[in-house]
Amino acid sequence: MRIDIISAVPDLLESPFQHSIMKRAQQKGLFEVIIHNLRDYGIGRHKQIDDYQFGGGAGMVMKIEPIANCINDLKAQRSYDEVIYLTPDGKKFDQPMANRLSMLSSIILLCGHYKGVDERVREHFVTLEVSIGDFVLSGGELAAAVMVDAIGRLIPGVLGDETSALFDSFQDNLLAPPVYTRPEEYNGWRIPEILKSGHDGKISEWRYEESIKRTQARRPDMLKD
Ligand code: 6GU
Repeated sequence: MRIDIISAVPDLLESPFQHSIMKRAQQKGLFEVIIHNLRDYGIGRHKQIDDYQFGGGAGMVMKIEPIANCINDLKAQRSYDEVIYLTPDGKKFDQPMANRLSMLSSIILLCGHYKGVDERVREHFVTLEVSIGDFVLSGGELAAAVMVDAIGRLIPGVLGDETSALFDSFQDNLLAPPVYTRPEEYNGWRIPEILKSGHDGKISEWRYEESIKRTQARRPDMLKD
């Protein structure tokens, strides 16, 4: 899978994909994240990418031409399954959306800034608008990093243990059960005995029950359907 990110602040995206799981996935050639500096497509001597809004009002708006030029450049090289605009008024990102996007071969993530992009970009280039939650970030970059991480780890082969994503919280509409590692006892606090029983069936059952209890206590909304 290939993800192209278009950003006015590419420095913000320097680090998130260069560590741990995301780094290994790229080294293994399982996915590729390419960051494009919108400023390289800026207009005129000052490489302008934003401008005052028509009708007046505070806050700058991202211009259509630099974004159009960048997207058209990319589209001339390959086809894209989605052009995604990251914006607080987009569709809420969740695990089912991450699952769907992880099965695509090429997507563009366009990060918004300031007051957002000229509406004509949304009408004519963007195929999907996504928000990562009901709060406002100062730009789409951190949201893009969140999406790329959530999507990237679902690509087969990215996680060491192929099955581990299957047991994530949300993957089966339940929160994940508690986990423990050594020591068995710390400060008098013991791990649940069942986990040492060696009885796989009983352990699975215990984990499932813990998942239900935890979901009921913390996210009853998830059990409604
Ligand atoms: Cl995708 N962008 C911005 N700027 N703020 C957000 C967001 C995205 N999702 C939640 N808040």
